[in-house]
Amino acid sequence: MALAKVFGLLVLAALGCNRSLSASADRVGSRAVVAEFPPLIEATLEDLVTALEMGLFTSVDLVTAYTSRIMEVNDTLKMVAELNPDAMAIAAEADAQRASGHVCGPLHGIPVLIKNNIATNDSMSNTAGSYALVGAKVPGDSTMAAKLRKAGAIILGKTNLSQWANYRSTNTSNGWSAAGGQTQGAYYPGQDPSGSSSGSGVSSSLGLAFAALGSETDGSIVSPSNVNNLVGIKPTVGLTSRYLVIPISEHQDTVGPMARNVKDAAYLLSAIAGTDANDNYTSAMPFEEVPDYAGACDYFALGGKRIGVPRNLFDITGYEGQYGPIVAAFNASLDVLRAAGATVVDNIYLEGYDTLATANFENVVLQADFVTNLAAYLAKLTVNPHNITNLAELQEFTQSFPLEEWPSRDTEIWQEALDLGFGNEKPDVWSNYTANQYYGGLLGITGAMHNLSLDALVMPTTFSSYLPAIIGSPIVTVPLGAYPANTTVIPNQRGNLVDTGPNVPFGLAFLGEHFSEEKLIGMAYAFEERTKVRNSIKPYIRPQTEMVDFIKARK
Ligand SMILES: *[C@@H]1O[C@H](CO)[C@@H](O)[C@H](O)[C@H]1NC(C)=O
Ligand SMILES: *[C@@H]1O[C@H](CO)[C@@H](O)[C@H](O)[C@H]1NC(C)=O
Ligand SMILES: *[C@@H]1O[C@H](CO)[C@@H](O)[C@H](O)[C@H]1NC(C)=O
Ligand SMILES: *[C@@H]1O[C@H](CO)[C@@H](O)[C@H](O)[C@H]1NC(C)=O
Ligand SMILES: *[C@@H]1O[C@H](CO)[C@@H](O)[C@H](O)[C@H]1NC(C)=O
Ligand SMILES: *[C@@H]1O[C@H](CO)[C@@H](O)[C@H](O)[C@H]1NC(C)=O
Ligand SMILES: *[C@@H]1O[C@H](CO)[C@@H](O)[C@H](O)[C@H]1NC(C)=O
Ligand SMILES: *[C@@H]1O[C@H](CO)[C@@H](O)[C@H](O)[C@H]1NC(C)=O
Ligand SMILES: *[C@@H]1O[C@H](CO)[C@@H](O)[C@H](O)[C@H]1NC(C)=O
Ligand SMILES: CC(=O)N[C@H]1CO[C@H](CO)[C@@H](O)[C@@H]1O
Repeated sequence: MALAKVFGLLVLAALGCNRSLSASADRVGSRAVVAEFPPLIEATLEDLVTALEMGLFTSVDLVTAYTSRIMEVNDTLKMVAELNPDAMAIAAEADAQRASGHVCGPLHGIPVLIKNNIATNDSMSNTAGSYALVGAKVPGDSTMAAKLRKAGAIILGKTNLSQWANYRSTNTSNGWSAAGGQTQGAYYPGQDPSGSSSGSGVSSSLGLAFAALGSETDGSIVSPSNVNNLVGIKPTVGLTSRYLVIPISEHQDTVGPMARNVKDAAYLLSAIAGTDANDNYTSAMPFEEVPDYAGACDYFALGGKRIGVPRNLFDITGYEGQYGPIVAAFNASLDVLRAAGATVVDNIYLEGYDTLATANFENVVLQADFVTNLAAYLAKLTVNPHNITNLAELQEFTQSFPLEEWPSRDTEIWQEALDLGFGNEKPDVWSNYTANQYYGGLLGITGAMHNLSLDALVMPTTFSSYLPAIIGSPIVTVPLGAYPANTTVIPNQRGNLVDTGPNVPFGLAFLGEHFSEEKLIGMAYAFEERTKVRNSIKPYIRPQTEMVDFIKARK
């Protein structure tokens, strides 16, 4: 091929496509793609788009390659529950459109995996990993799936997850679902993939698709991003629609990208964000147009920023062995922030956490929301194979269906929700929710940020999810490091996976005010560009199919 020296600055047509996407499309392709296309575990969106534009390979080739990579490792890692049988046809259509100059934007013809709680109105199932929903049908695409399609993306398949987004059992394991098996991480044999967006984390990290979508109620995007060496964006509740996403809690659920670098995650976020009449939490969005998040990726974004460190949220006294390497790496990261021009305001104290550490407010909100929101989701199904309409019936089904592994995997969380005795129409839910806002917001994240004129807080991702979960604020996590080779292996609670062990990755979390994703993405990018930790941490298992195989085949 005579393409080795082509530097693609692309002009993408934007016929009939989302404006916010076309607005950022002209920056795609700023990096040279030489004939030796990078390995898919490293390839960025800009690499993929440049190669597609140059005709180095097609979207059909990409679907073929990613599918083959998935099948190489799924027997071991069980990260993809189901492939989309329509993916090849959609790819062929995307290729034909590209050939005739119709390109929807940066995600045109780009394969993406989505968590198996985000519904698609096609032949794929949407089960949250439960046999209760195998065979169920939804009335249409979820807004997330519809936005991906509108952006030209190819939904390649559904990723395995902690069943019911980890809202069922106190004696289960991350990444396990009855219908999808036990997902494992790729950085140590038998690694706990964390959850609940476990399969999305493992898939995105190994380059089994361009990137993946996960969902978070409390940690389910940032935790698997943390241990799978990824960038994860947990958007503000209300930035991305939850319509036809299997819920836990309308107050806390949010859908976001899990990608191998900040800019890729930013492109994906711009494609999925936006108001939706079917999810009125999105009306809280303070802007008319979705920001150009990829455009926020600025090497100098940390200059002049004030960044707080809430050390009382990660006091590791008594756990130095388990968390020492994380906090040491975190401490060192503060010097990177300073060298990039930020002022670090260390050791700030979020006094609300003293109350929250032992409070039950979050449980009340989640329990009551789940009772109400689950029933509302089930009522929307157009095919409901077991006629399950509420949580009590779901529990009955689960306890009587042997493959659901009850009673070993109990249903304690559901029992507690049922014992609470009400759904989220009860005023108690509002008072618990406002208590969360008070202690986690005014006496927590947002209060401290105002008091001290901060642009962000940073902390080890491992400890980051709780306060943002209860107040609905965003987090961006970036790879920071991995446990050293001499790390003592610590199993997970159930004893079937490795929780802490050699080479298990961890990240740095940027926290901010509601709808401050643009600012957080900028800072996270500036940190990532200065550290570039991700590619130095190598998985122990890795698929071999690469795009060079397809380029050679074509010659
Ligand atoms: C991956 O493995 C799981 C567990 O065995 C299985 O349910 C799933 O169908 C597999 N995925 C694919 C794409 O074959
Ligand atoms: C969902 O898919 C079915 C079957 O293809 C189709 O008849 C229906 O119109 C679709 N619904 C929406 C809202 O697109
Ligand atoms: C938001 O939507 C829900 C469900 O669709 C509805 O019950 C509720 O009244 C709506 N709230 C507002 C403020 O519009
Ligand atoms: C990290 O820094 C804090 C504050 O300077 C210090 O108290 C702590 O001992 C350090 N921890 C590690 C593991 O380096
Ligand atoms: C569900 O309800 C439908 C309609 O009432 C009925 O035909 C079907 O047999 C029921 N299925 C189960 C599994 O109970
Ligand atoms: C919890 O899971 C473990 C591991 O499978 C099992 O040995 C134990 O019996 C389970 N606990 C209960 C209460 O079922
Ligand atoms: C939270 O809900 C519980 C359960 O109904 C109730 O007893 C408690 O008073 C509520 N707490 C607050 C702070 O409103
Ligand atoms: C912010 O300042 C107010 C008033 O001085 C104080 O009550 C509150 O505790 C501070 N919040 C945080 C999180 O520092
Ligand atoms: C691992 O090696 C480092 C550096 O030699 C040492 O400081 C640390 O204590 C060792 N950790 C364990 C668990 O042996
Ligand atoms: C619950 C779930 O998603 N099950 C799916 C697992 O994968 C098989 C094969 O792809 C599907 O048929 C199931 O529906």
